[in-house]
Amino acid sequence: MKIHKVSTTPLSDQKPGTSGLRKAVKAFQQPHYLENFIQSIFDSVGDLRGQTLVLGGDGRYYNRQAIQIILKMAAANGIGRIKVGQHGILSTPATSAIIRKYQAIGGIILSASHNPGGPNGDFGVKYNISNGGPAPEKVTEAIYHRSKVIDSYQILEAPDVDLETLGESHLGETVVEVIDSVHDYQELMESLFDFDRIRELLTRGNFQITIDALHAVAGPYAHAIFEQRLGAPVGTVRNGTPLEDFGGGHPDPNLVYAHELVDILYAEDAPDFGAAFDGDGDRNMILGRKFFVTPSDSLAVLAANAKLVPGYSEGLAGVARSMPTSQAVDRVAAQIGIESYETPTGWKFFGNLLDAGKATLCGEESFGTSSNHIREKDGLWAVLFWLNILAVRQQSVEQIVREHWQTYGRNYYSRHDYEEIQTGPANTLIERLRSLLPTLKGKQFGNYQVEYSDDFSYTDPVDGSVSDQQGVRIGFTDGSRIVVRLSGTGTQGATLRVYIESYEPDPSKHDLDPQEALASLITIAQEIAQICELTGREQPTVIT
Ligand code: VG1
Ligand code: CO
Repeated sequence: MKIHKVSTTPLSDQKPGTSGLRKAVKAFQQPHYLENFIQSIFDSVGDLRGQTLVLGGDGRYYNRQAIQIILKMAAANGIGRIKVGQHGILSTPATSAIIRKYQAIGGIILSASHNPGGPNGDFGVKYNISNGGPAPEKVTEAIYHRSKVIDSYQILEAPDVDLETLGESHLGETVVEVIDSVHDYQELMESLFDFDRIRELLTRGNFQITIDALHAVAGPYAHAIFEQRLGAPVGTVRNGTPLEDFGGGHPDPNLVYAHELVDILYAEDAPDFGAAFDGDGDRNMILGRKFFVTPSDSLAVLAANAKLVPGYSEGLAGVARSMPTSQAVDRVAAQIGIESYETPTGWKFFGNLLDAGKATLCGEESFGTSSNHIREKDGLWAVLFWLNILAVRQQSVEQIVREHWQTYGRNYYSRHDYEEIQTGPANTLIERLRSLLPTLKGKQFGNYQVEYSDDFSYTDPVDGSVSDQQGVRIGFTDGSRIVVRLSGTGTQGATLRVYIESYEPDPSKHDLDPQEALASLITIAQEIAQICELTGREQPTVIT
């Protein structure tokens, strides 16, 4: 078979964001667009000859075409073996697990995660390194620099690979292995959790669960694990077949976009437990009967109960959370006597802490939780962790969370997103806030006095690398916080995220609606940041 060296022109817009390169499908369909970025990855990660690469995606529109292109480019670049998910399907956590298990040099995940799909939706490419985690900033920077000068790429002239049939075939010198998308991942889950006990919980007849895969990649994993392996009735998993356009929905597991599941869990005959995942299966939302668990609380509850779960029975080395995530887990860490690390937004910042054995559990407020079993966040893992705790404690989700608040106090928390605002005003708003920072300390806003204000800068405790300007923080003397940053995953205009948190130790005040409990802080945030004046928006688009 013939290897073509194709001339191309470099592009200026291939800078990876919080989690890979995300663009409209139409951008990726431009001639050479995908090829330029893939070749930039191959050129940046060192010698690929004879190495193993893992490849798969969340099944969204353009997944299959992109996989065929990448297979032929990987073969032309001398990769020894490519493990590709059957039908082109691999969730982000499964990819991370497979890279680690087979000591691959890395993996390519085709996904724009929680962004909508379809011909008019988004597509994305993430590169993960040999530890199974997202490429750290020095690697994404190298890829970006390469994309700005690249003048050719290599591709094999060959027929498309059959992605439906399991097994090995050859693409030039390269072995292509079509693998079961679920098998390795399921095996890892069985090594961490008490499947017998969870199976007993799910089959004894008085504990019902509903899982919503939102027509995205977690469907096949959820069918195999909850229904086939753990005995939950068929029908437990809703929307479990990945669709190219996610059924027209927005595959983001939160109260707004997973409203069908929310309606089920808040109905009169609601099941005991509900969960949803995002496009690529790394996010999770946990619901009890008529009860929503905030992701920040979920992380804290998992940390506090980790010893009940076989894979974590020895205890935790430490925990880590992204800066905007609520401080609930810090209180658990303090009680256990372990470190709680605070990192910038994005899973790539947890990799070093996990590799160095400094942290066991990690989490983000954006519905992401995971541990050192892989180097990505893991939606299904979080659900199994919860089910394992529920099977041991024999209490409801609500009881467990309420007891948690009684012990540690409650961190009221909410995130307000202003989506698709204009880039100019969004940047102005952040610039203005930054310039205000030195003047805020000591100022009084209603009942709140500013204790500190800064633009978060992170020094990685393992390799010493510094990441600046990771979000404006305004902290008050009673422990409340307001955090403001711009999203790094959107593809249209800018998205402003405002995170608001307060701490309530008094159990008699644990029953408020967070929007009510946080009302004055929300107003203070809107005033300090002049959100309405600068963006024209009176209300956020999404509140979680
Ligand atoms: C968002 C979340 C962040 C998460 C990232 C990727 O980033 O806030 O916590 O790590 O998405 O998640 P941003 O920059 O838009 O705030 V996913 O599920 O896309 O891999
Ligand atoms: Co995701």
